Amino acid sequence: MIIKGVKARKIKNSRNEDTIEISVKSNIGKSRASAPAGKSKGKHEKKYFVGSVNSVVNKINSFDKLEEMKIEKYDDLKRVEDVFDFGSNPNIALEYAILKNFKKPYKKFNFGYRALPIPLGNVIGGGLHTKGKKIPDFQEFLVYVENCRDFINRVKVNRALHLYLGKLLKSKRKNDEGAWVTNLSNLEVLEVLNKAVDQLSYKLGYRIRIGIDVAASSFFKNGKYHYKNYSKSKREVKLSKSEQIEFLVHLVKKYKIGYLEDPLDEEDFSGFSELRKKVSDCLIVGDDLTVTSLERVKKAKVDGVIIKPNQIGSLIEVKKVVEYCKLNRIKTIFSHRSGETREDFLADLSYMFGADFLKSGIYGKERVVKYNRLKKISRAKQKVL
Ligand code: 2PG
Ligand code: MG
Repeated sequence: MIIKGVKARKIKNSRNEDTIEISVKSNIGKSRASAPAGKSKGKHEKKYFVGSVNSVVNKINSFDKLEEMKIEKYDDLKRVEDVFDFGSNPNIALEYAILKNFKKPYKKFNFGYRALPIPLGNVIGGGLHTKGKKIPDFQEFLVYVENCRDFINRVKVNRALHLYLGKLLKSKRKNDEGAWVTNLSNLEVLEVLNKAVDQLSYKLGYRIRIGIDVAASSFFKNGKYHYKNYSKSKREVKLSKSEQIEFLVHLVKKYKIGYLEDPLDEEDFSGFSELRKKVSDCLIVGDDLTVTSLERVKKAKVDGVIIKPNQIGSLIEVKKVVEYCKLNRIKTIFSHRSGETREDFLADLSYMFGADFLKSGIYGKERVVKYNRLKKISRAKQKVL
């Protein structure tokens, strides 16, 4: 395809923050894409916008260096990146829009993968994503189904669990990512969640696993983890690094936790590897630690890394990170952001790159569009076979 024109406009994300949508016109068609925003951002993430959103929109609307550029292969995006850099959000919105200009981009740019990722969904929320005085410190209590091959069934089970928990918690409020809001402590949430998971696993015949995004950097201050809602009897607790590790090892064993994201501070590479040696059958995953940066992923000793394209602002870098992970048997978890748009291209990317997981919320249009897109991809795939 040959780029004929690029236009930008300011839109709102699910948290009502300004973000960008970019449209691409080419000799073969038109397409558009937008970019999300995080709230519990990693310190080492790239800047979303170079200047204000308005100024970036204006600059892109009079930018002509992309005109007549030819894109045929994924790696041609390198040419785009050589001339276009207005921050990670415009960069990825543009690159998504370029790939979306092709029919079935998930097929055209596929790197040889045919399996769909495991949907990983947030059922109860806390931390920076949740408003309220007494909320869990852990940012996300997640679920996924282990022993099921069908993507659509996995999504259904996650949704059933989300609904069931809503009833158990008698919660009416949902947080930024559509997860239930509760004033229960971390340990109380895990008790309720564990019960629900056991009951539903038994009823539906699946092995549902619990995951946690601790987002530990958000409550790490002066060398200690400052809990405000630790347990029912002890609300405020300060844990040292080794105490935090022991606490998490205990939780992994007690609740058979299968997935632990950002369990320690984002600078604590050694803490991640120490914890990893002490648990079994639980993935230790980096997000704020690794920020989709090849350099940091290489330094980390983890079982999995979160892939958020707007942490790094380059799909060429995303490819490098995924390739490194595949070679080193590190799982990839393609992930939404807490302030999302109705962009569904993350689903295509997760399929193209053979991601192990797709992390998106369970409730809310911005979250569900990503699963729906994968459903569509899965149906199209079945037709071909
Ligand atoms: C995370 C994400 C998404 P945010 O920490 O994994 O859930 O949060 O987008 O706020 O960084
Ligand atoms: Mg995270």
